[in-house]
Amino acid sequence: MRKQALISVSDKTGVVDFARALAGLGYHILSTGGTAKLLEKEGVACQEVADYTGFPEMLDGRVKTLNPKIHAGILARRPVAEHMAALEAHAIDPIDLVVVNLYPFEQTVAKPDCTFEDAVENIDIGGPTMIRAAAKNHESVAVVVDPADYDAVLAEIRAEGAVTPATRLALAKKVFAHTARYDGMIANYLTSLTPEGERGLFPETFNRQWVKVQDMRYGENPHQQAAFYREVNVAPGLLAGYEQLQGKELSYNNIADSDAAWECCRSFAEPCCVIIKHANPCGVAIGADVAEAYAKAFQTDSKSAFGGIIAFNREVSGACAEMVAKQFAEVIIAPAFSAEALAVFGAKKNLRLLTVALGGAQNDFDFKRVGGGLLVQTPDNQLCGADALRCVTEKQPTEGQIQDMLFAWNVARFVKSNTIVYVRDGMTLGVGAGQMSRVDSARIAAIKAEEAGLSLEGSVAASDAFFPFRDGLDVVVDAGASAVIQPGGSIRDDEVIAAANERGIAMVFTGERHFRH
Ligand code: 93A
Repeated sequence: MRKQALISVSDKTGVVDFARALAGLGYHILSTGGTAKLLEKEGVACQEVADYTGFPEMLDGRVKTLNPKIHAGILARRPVAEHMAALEAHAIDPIDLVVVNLYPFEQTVAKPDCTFEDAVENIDIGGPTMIRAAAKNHESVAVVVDPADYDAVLAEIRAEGAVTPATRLALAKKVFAHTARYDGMIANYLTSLTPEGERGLFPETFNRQWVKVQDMRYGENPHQQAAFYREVNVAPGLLAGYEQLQGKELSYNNIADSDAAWECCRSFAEPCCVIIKHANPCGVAIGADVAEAYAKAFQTDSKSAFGGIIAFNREVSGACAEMVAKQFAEVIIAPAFSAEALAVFGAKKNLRLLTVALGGAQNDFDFKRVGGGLLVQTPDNQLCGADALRCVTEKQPTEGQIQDMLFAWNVARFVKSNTIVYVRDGMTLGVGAGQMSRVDSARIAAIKAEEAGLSLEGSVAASDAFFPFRDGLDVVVDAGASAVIQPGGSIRDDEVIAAANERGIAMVFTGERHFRH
């Protein structure tokens, strides 16, 4: 009996060559309207499905292949005599190879101007029906949904005379993963519509694939189990592409803190060092080189830096490594380490060294698990520049204060709220993190600076959100700050601005807030 292939594809990449090769191997080709037209134009002999079934394509193409002559031809079990007899009784030829890719639903809804009608018309019905049928009957039928598989399938037919059982099973697995994802996209699109039928946010959010990188010894605490997954098909951030050069296996907290350190560090253009403890920076500085940046960052809070995670955005030199090696650190991350630096760190066998390439995209979404659900948002990757600052006080900031305020403002994005950061000369002097009261964060940051022996005289202070009253501002001015950067937007801005004028400091509003939880 002649072999038969059904070819019906939206993505026509490579299909002409594939079909021509199949025809050359003796396959009779059945094809739907658009695909048949292309094959004929390219001189590949095929028969239209409509001609074969005796039914025209109808309802604007909604019904093309939905016909028992097609589906019985796919679903008949070849080893079962009754199935073959039934086909013969109804003049149906078995179909051995199904080559289908689906209407491009994902690409269609990804277009910003996609209408509801466009989306609905791109829900493929006949295609999934055929490939699911073929995958179910993979014992007898091979099914190809990915043009990338054409060459391998051809090679196998040439070598073996047919697609082997192992490949048919592998292709069938691919089908159900494909249709599951396809239907998932449709469900997400529809459920993300507003009650008025308008496009909602993030229909793509859950079409994500993850592969397990490793099981971990434990999670945030030893009684918690944990594993680490990497997202497939994205290249953002630390986790898509780090290489561990030495040291113990990364723990759950190591990965979380390394990510925080790297995201903060790579956001600075100048040579930068970030030291993280429990997800918060306890020292951030820029300098002429990494060694200077480290020395400054370490000075901020050398007590907390013990056991910290340290990130650099430039190659770590031998001189820098000598300094870092004096402290106990869990992980050190950098785009590269010099040979001298590697020799220095090599003596510390447990110390984890990671290299990560600079650049790369940022995560497209942040997720936060809440009881019975998931919060999804775009990441906080907005950062205002000098142009956006609005001075609201009689006193104007100096150029140096502006540079320090912008540095402090960027650091504040990476500190848990409520955040107050004191900065001078491109280094943090005190970081107040994670307090329920902004006044307490301001006080704690000042206490820490004092304990570190750092004067706050002439420093700038950044506040991640507005001061609701003047008390927080008074604390930072009492501590020594002479300029303040904050979003503004409180109903008591007037009270806070009056306080700043009364105390003789400069204050700028950014118009953007940076809560982090
Ligand atoms: O509208 S459908 O759901 N109804 C069908 O019966 C049907 N059969 C195949 N879409 C159908 N297809 C799809 O048409 C295939 O999955 C493929 O994506 C596309 C190929 O159409 P053409 O060959 O006309 O370009």
